[in-house]
Amino acid sequence: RGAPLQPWRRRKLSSRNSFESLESLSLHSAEARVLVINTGGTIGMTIHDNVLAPKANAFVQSLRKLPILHDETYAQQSCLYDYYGSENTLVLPVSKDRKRIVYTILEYNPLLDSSNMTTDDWGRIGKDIEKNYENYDGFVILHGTDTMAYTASALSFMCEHLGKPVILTGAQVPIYEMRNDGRGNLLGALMIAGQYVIPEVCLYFYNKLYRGNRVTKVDAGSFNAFSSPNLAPLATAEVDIAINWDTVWRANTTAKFQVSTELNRNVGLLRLFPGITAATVRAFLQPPMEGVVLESYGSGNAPDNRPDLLEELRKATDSGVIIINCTQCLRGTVSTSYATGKVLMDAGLITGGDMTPEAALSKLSYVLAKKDLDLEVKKKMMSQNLRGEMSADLAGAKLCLSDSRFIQVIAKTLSISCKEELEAIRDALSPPLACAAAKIGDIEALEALKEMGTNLCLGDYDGRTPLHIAACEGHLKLVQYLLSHGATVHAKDRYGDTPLSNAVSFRHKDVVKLLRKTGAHFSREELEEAGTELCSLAASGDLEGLEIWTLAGANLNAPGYDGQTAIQVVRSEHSNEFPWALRHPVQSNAFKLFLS
Ligand code: ASN
Repeated sequence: RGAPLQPWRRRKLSSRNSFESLESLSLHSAEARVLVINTGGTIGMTIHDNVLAPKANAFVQSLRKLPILHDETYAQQSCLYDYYGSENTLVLPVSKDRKRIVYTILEYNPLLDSSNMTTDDWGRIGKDIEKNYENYDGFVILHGTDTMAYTASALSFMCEHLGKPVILTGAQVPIYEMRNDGRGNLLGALMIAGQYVIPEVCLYFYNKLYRGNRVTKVDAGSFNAFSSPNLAPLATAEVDIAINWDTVWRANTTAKFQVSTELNRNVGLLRLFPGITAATVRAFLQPPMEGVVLESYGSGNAPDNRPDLLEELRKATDSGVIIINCTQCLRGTVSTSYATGKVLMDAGLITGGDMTPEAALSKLSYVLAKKDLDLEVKKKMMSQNLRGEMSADLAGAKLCLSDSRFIQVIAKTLSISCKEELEAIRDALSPPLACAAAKIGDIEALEALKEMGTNLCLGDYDGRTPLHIAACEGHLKLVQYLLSHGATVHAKDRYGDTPLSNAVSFRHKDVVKLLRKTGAHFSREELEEAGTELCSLAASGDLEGLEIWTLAGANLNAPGYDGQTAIQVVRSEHSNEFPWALRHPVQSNAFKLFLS
């Protein structure tokens, strides 16, 4: 096999690969890895018989010829193709902050115009993300624009406890044409997926990153095809890529990532229009229909002078059909300010708040497929905000910066008063303060920081997050607290270390267990290097060390630099008495037990 991927790791391993000259390696500090799942769409279409249709097995070859999307020189120097054993892996040119994004393209067969997509295709994408989750830092899904908002919404629900970015993108004009939007969209999506831990299913189009379950296609003939009417973009890619971290959905779980591919197909969208007949509504609501999104007028209104219509809705909800009230308007929310809105509540409908019909429909499909839940629980889930798809009613609950005495005092000392400057101070001060609180295990201080609007997953000047620090110190409760308040287990500091590798170095078993439960894992390189570390632990009879590395996911059968495994190291020593056993007789027995 060729040289390991990361040049900086390759340097460490240079004694193994002595044929490799250090000079030939670039000095870039890190590489990120992104999986691109190509499902089809205009981005890879060509014209046949005067109409656009997907073209198979052509996409990777054409990207290879585009210098903005592939650096062939670097690929050759770093043995990229040998390492991955396939020509489907490409690498972006080096970024401004000297990072490389290596991406592998998985092309579906057949490639689809997204008008042909079904729930089965959503399931396939979900399974592929799940299968490859630990091997990549982020995922880009190439998809047609016509139903992209539906797929993005559905994936946002199907991906439970997501900790890495999943970004859908595509194009209005094929990447093969001279003027097209595909190249920019793909490049932007790759750069964001490879560089930022945004734990959401997103959609990237025309320089903006949106939450996937908030978008809708609004223009068939513009590069600016999508809108997220009720939520500001998560990021904008202008001169710089600016992430709106305050809007990014925060992980709030200690559960591991999984994909729920069960979806219920007995759902539908029904749009009200003046004069709609009761017979139409009755026919639509017949079994096997189990969930319907009613697209009502304005702020969730329907005629209150049509008992025949309301009667049909009432009968359906009484018989267990879940009906969600969403507005036909592009922007705004369902409320109960009108008599014409109240009648729908009285008919048993559930308010959909400011959800898009696409989000409401796919949420129904996801929730109704949960076989172990009863109807009341499903209804409750439909009215709750599960993945940031609807705005919480924050009336009266919003905290503002001026609540914070601490920041006020600093602002006064510095003679600062305007909101923007206050926010700038908060943002500059809070990461090191949060890390300091994590160091001493002070949950109250973290709570206070959170209340003043601090994002507890931001890193300090070295990219070290409070979770890294808490993992080093072994503050289990604090680790638990941070994971429940937005911290990500996938954060890497400037040395490439994660909270998991820190917890292993400092030997905090419980923390390692909790991080693993939450989905933390060693990278491919770390797993490869673990063999050498395990051998040296084995040689010195360090049972505790071996145990903690194993808990963290390392494999005792992984070979070290000379091809021997930790187990072989033990066995190649004296069969009964290992040299260190004289020094640690008790550990010797425990060690034998552990290895058996
Ligand atoms: N019909 C195409 C699709 O959705 C439209 C596009 O991708 N721009 O696959």
